[in-house]
Amino acid sequence: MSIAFSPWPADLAAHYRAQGHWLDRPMTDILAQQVQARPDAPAIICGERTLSYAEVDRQSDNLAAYLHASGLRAHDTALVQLPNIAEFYVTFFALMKLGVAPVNALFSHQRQELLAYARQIQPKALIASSRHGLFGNDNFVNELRDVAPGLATVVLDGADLQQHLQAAARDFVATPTEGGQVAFFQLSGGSTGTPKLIPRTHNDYYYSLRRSAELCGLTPATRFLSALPAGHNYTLSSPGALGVFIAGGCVVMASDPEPLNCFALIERHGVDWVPLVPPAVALWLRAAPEHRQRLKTLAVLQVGGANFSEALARRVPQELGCKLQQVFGMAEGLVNYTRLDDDSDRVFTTQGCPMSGDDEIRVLDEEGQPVPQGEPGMLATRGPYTFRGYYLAPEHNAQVFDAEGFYYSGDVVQQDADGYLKVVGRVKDVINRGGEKIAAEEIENLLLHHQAVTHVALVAIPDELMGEKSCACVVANDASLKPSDLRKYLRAQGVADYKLPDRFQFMAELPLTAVGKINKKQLRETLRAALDNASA
Ligand code: J2J
Repeated sequence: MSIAFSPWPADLAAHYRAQGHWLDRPMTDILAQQVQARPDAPAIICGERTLSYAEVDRQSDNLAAYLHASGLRAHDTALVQLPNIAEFYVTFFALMKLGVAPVNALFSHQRQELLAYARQIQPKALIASSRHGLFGNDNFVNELRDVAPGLATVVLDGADLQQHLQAAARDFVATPTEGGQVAFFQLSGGSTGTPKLIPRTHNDYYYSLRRSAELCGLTPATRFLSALPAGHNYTLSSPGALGVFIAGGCVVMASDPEPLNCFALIERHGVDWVPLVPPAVALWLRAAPEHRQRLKTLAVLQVGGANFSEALARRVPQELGCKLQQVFGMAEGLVNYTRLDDDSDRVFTTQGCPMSGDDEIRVLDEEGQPVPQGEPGMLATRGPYTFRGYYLAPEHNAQVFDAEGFYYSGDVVQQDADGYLKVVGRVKDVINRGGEKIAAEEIENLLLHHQAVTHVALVAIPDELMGEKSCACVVANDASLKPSDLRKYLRAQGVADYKLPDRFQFMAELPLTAVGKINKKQLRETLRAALDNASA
């Protein structure tokens, strides 16, 4: 049975096909085309290894053949958690060839996140890394099997995965799913208690990749640095590594955006294109003056994922010697780019405009009415690569989609006469910690399970480097409760480190709104005043 997703209505689907956006082809075509056009060209550089397109094709065939022999079939799902290594992409293509839809968990994800994903997709296979703390022994795999009893195949990177990548596959025949079906699941930045999954079809994702690669002007000469988590929608698709593969270019792997290691990779491999989040740009700007000569090949630095200040934006071309491109995207779909030939003020002061002529944008007030042009309002969007519903989440979907299928991203934006957007605020209960999203409710729910916690609210506090950090405001029923107790408690539950509150503030009570909900706006103001006083 094919994987459930909320389809686009027939008239829009017909339009997207007529426009040539949807090709009804699987994403395995990306690799097949390069194997035809330039089999020996480098596709991925990872440490001392260079994999050609033919090699990526061969290894992904081998892995797919092994997984097929283990019983995996089209329309099954898999849970994948790999660090930034070549095998991430090889595994992705292997699963596409089988028609198996993965969730690519971030390497920072821990027990809670992986269990939540497994519960939702019921994976038949797990492909993970023994370098991750959870997979040093079998305990956690058994826990995963408790929530996903069909999980039969486990492949751990280390010797195991390598062996399957190298063992020659005989007579392997790919069985990708059809273009209109779910290719994989993207991760939502969330706003709810459980991390939500976004079914992405071949048709919609492949279009977003082709359009991004075209808009960004990628070519076979492109050398792209993958330094943010490889599975994140930005690093994968805007234009991302997959966009680079479409153009026949080469992806250079970095384990993380730490500047000195990245500068060395840029110099060594002639990297010209790098996506970063704002805090990483700040670190690069700090480190760059002594290393300018190593950055000579850098042509474009993309910045996205969180608010980027105009002041920092203006420094990028001067101090890094490259163009800046701002990207405002979301794993749910819509991606906005400043164009490479936009005048510099526009690049410094906006987050770009939609990549597709068929992206529909509405900027709305609280009654759902369009605001006057240039005024702030809630962003609602639909289009040829914007999803129509979270996976198996009808109640939440009813809240974030309107009757016409517009998705409310929770961002507050201003749109100018040319359609360019500025992100000026947010209505969703998410903390954006330098591009890493934390759904407040997820952490609040975990903390509420602690016996000494009566009430809790997680709110953003301003931070110079990260933009925002998180503060847990806690009403405790035990005066001896310490921040370290709660931090230890959350660690023991197993959540990604970036979700651990940066601060804990104990309070006698939390302010409430007129209807009795926790008044986070007031909490943020109180905290900000307290922090200002403390630093004054
Ligand atoms: C302010 N906020 C931004 C920006 C995203 C490309 C780039 C980023 C993402 C991403 C992505 C922002 N300025 N330039 O998927 O393909 C905030 C918004 C948005 C949320 C989405 C891509 N760029 N944001 O960050 O799914 O609040 O995707 O709704 O992780 O990040 O987060 P995510």
